[in-house]
Amino acid sequence: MTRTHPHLTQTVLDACHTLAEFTTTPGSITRLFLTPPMHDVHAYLTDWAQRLGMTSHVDAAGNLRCRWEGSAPEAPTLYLGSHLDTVPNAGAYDGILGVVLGFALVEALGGQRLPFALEVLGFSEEEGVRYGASFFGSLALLGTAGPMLDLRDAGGQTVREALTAFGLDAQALPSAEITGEALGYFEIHIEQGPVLEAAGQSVGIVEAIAGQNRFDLTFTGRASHAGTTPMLLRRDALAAAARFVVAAEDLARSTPGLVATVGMMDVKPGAGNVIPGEARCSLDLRHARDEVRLAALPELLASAEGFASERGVTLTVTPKMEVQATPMHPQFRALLHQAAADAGLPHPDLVSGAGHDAMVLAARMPAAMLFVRSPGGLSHHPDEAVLAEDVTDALAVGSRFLQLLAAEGGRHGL
Ligand code: HGY
Ligand code: MN
Ligand code: MN
Repeated sequence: MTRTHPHLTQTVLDACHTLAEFTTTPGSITRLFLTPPMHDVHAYLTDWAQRLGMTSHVDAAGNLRCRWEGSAPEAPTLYLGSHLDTVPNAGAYDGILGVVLGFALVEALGGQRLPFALEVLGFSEEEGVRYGASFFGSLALLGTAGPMLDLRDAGGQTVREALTAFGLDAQALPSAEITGEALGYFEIHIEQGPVLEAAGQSVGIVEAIAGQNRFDLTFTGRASHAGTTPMLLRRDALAAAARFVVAAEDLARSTPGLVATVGMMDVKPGAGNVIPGEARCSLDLRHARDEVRLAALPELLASAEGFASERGVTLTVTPKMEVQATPMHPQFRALLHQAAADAGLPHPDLVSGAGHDAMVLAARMPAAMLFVRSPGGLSHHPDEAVLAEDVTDALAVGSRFLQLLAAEGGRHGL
């Protein structure tokens, strides 16, 4: 039977609250890729790993990697975990809850060795906030993060330079790639949406993760005097960008399942009495079915071009990332359903609108995700929450999932 410890739920919540203190913005939670608070997170979790008898190291991509070996040296590895980085002014559970639950699942084994090793991963970069592109940490495990090394952040620092400043060796990045047999990847994450709460259920099983595109758009017009420049002689970059923001919302509202977001807008020169000469904005476009997203994209970019050209404004569109919609592994999903049923819990399927490291690792190994209810459906916000009883349920399902995998000898015919 599942060997869980009743205290583990409180251990998980206490760990999330302690880790929330590691931030670059005291009083709120902001922990971007390779920023100093990551050292504190690594130290805190390494201490827990060592108390559990795990080995621990930080790889060349800044990922924390902690292993609980299997019953045999040549055993395959089941990867657990999630990301350690956050968005600005974040909640205390997005990403970090999955990493903490990884350690809690090892603790729940009470020293039991499974027919596979467990490696708990704390990914260094998933949100894509600092460099505009996501998944540097998980892509490094596949050996494909190299092209991101020369991306520059708002301060002009490249990923390569940031790795060096963090005390890592960018040249050693290939050493972060996983070696040996991977049994799969299992990530527990808050839902970040309203579905489980609306259904009155604590956990859900992810069937697929929506595909997404992210772009930077730069509208370049001409700054000039707000008082003396007639409307028809203006080249107002922000007016063009503003039309684009509304067009993106209109298209998404009229296309079932499509979400379009302009989350960032930077206007220059940024004075009330100057017509904006430049407006730089982001675009985040997602749908569970790639064909819908890819049909919407050219329409949206063409409208942006139209709003620009009718104002004598030029438009530069810079793709930042694209990930395809990713189904989770059917056998792992079936085992998760069985684990939830064995734990006496309802186990609805749901699609993830949020991106996750699981969609990257799914390219290399079977991947599965368990969602935990988000009270208020809120995330990427300081009021992001979890219920203690839902953490208890997630631990019960995760523990049972490991035992069911172990009962199959950790091969699972994958
Ligand atoms: O933006 C997302 O989909 C996730 O929070 N990384
Ligand atoms: Mn996340
Ligand atoms: Mn997030």
